[in-house]
Amino acid sequence: MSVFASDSTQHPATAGWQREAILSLFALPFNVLMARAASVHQANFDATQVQVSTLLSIKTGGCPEDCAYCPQAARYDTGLSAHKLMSTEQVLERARAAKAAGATRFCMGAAWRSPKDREVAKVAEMIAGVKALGLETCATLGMLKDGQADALKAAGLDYYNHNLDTAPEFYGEVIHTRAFQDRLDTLEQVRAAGMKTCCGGIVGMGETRAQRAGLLQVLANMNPPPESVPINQLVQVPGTPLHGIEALDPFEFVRTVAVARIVMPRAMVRLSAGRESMSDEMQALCFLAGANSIFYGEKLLTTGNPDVERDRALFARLDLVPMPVPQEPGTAHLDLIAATGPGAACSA
Ligand code: SAM
Ligand code: DTB
Ligand code: SF4
Repeated sequence: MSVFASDSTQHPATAGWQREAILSLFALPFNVLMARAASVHQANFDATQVQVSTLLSIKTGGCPEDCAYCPQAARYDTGLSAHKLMSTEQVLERARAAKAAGATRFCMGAAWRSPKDREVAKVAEMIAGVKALGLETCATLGMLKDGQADALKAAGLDYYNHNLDTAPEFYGEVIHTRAFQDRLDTLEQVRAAGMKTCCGGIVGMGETRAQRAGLLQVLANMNPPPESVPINQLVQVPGTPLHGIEALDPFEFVRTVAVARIVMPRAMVRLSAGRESMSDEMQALCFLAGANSIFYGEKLLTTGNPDVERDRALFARLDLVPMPVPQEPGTAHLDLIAATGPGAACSA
């Protein structure tokens, strides 16, 4: 019997994805899962295109939260030096450089539990400036209170990144200072303000396969699902509670990407943290599994990322090109497409 014919792995018409169905996808023979994910990818996207975003930590460290994976939590001694919020001009300088290097989206991250209104006003100024450069904008600032998502949207924010991080039933083993429901509430505010959501999680934190399936289940059953789904591989940072735990089998990571692609066919699936330690071959498997977005530039927020030359060479080796910014009437984007492809191998 063909595994393709198995009812349990097909998209459910009405009831949403059940955990068992997602686990059945994880359990498919590796080659069959890859073929299925690649076909879903090709049916929904040009599989030669990869969206390219650059991250910047606009406010670093000193965070009051206790996320067990995070080098920016003040309570863990990770040797990180904290920095206050950057000035708008400093941020714009980095955004110009990211654009010149070929990025089409600029994502600003802050180590806040939840920003104050005056901090949101400062970030709004940065967003307006980045948008004026012709870049797509993304921010990740923690939990949002009433009115803050609207202020960010009004400044020109396209995406708000807020991750669920893991399955509801494993969440309490990783974070104690805010609840899973708090995250859903912030995502609701983001949607209500008319922004796109960037929402995913981390794998390799000691969760079970069923819990990886549980994270994808919650994401896929959102209405609508997030437009962008970052799949982070835990970056183990000395001093954080999760440092030293057993690393996840790389093929299990690839399976997670493939299942994310199948259960969220229209989402941009981002191969996020962890790329620095992945071989080119491993990344190629992730792209084949349906990943079509990366962070580009030698730093994530505080940890390393492949340098630009390595990514350009990778794109050239795999015949990948940067995804053009979607057409929006009245936005200046043609200069970016001219600078970065299609047809160019992650050129700058
Ligand atoms: N402070 C804000 C918040 O947590 O919502 C925004 C910044 S926070 C650093 C953004 C995301 O980075 C986290 O939700 C987590 O998914 C990811 N992240 C942080 N540390 C990581 C690590 N060591 N490995 C992989 N992903 C990590
Ligand atoms: C996401 O899901 N991954 C990015 C972005 N959203 C903000 C952050 C990864 C952070 C990795 C650890 C660090 O560099 O501090
Ligand atoms: Fe703070 Fe965000 Fe890090 Fe959690 S993930 S400790 S909220 S910066």
